[in-house]
Amino acid sequence: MLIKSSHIYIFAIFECHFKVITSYFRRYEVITSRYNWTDALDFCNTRYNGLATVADDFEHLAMVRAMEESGVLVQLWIGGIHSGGDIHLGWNWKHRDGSLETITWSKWTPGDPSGNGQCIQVRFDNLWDDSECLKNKSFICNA
Ligand SMILES: [Ca+2]
Repeated sequence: MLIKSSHIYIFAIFECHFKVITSYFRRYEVITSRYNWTDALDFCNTRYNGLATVADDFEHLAMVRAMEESGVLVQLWIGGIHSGGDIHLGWNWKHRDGSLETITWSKWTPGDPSGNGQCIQVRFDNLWDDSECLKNKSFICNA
C-alpha cells in the first residue's frame, strides 16, 4: 500500500516538472528564403505567429536551438525594429497584430546597437545586431 502511494507521488512530481519546463519553451521556425525585414514580417504574419520575438533567456535559448537545428549559419531577421531617435532607446517588438512592445530584455552584441540600421538581426554567434532593414536575409518566425 505504501509503495503504491509513493508511485503516485513520484508521478505527480514528474507531471508538475514537465509542465514547468514546457511553459518556458517557445517554438520558432527558421525560414531560409531571403527577404527584407518588412517582407519577412509579412511572411511570418501570414503563415506563422509573427516575426520572432524574444522575452527572456529561456525564449532566446529556444530560438538558438531552432537556429542550430536548421543548420543555417547566416544572419537572420527577428521582429525587433527601432522607432527613431536615440539608437540606444526606442527598440520594439512588432507583433502579428501590428502592436509595438518595448524591448525590455535584449542580447545585443557588445557595441550594438551601432546605429547602422533600424531592424534587428541575430547573428550566427546568437547575439543581436542592428542592421539595414532593406537587406534581404533569412529570418525566424514565432511558430
Ligand atoms: Ca549594427
